[in-house]
Amino acid sequence: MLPFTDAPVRLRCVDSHTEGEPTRTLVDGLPGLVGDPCAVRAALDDAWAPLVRALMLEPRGYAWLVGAVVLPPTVPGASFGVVFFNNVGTLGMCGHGTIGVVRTLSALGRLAAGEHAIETPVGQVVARLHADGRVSVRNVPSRVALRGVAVDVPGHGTVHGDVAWGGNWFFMCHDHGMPIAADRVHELTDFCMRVRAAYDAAGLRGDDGAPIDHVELSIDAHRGEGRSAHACPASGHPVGPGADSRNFVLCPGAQWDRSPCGTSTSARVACLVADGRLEPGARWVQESALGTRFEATYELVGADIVPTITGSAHVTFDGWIVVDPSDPLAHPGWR
Ligand code: PYC
Repeated sequence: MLPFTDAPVRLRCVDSHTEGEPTRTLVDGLPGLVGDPCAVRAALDDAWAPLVRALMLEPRGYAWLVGAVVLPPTVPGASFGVVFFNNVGTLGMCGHGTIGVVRTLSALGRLAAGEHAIETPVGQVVARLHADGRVSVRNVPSRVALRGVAVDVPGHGTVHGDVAWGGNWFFMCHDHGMPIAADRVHELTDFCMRVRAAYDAAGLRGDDGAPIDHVELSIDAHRGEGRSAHACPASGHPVGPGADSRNFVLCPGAQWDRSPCGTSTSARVACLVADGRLEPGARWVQESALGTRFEATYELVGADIVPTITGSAHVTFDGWIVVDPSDPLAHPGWR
């Protein structure tokens, strides 16, 4: 049960976009929503789920919005904790969201330039707020669990993909044959949903039986001839000048990521390392279907692949979301 009375509740939120993908940050938290990010994630999946629905869904939100609740730190050295959620529930990590939260807290004067350790439900990440406003996120270690898995997609045929972790689970598919462009997103969404339904039906899972709830389609630029010859050699589909790859990422709630997706780019880095295609410290430029970009690098810490993703965010809204319990469209469970 939410600890609210019959009075309207005002939720202090700041919205931002990171390379086109929105983040709504609940900047002041709420009494009762306390604990480390794992405990708060569990609460948001259960008793506090009406808060997630109120912030994310119509009429106060929209389907492709990602939310974040900022929490006091619970371990020495951390600046704050964060839990992310979307239209269908909580997320393990969120790269674009971390960049958005850091930019938001900086705009509010609550975070200085420099490095900040941030607690998330899947481990600690480190964000660096640069003097020019860009943000780098040193993510959790990323890895490939399964390589080249064949999936039979009804009406399309067989595609192959790697199952990889970048803070969320991804099916990373290259031989899809689809053009990745902003005017094809309905077709791409439909295709990714069919890919996901096919591998779910086949019982494909991440470690410990975790659902693989994100799908990434990518096309890579022709490498080795400088960064100006930009088309996927197999399909001829374009990748923007200076980018190494273009992607389309479908998130768990059947919404596509307008940014190149930080956790997907991290998972992609792990795949590139497994393929012997990216050296530690080398730069990988990942662009989205919109053409916005993240830069990725990685370091090896022992055997761990630790990606760092850099991008920019901008504040778009600063105010209060109001939920009045007498509103018939206050969400089920709110009252
Ligand atoms: O940037 O990691 C990300 C992300 C996950 C879901 C939406 N964006």
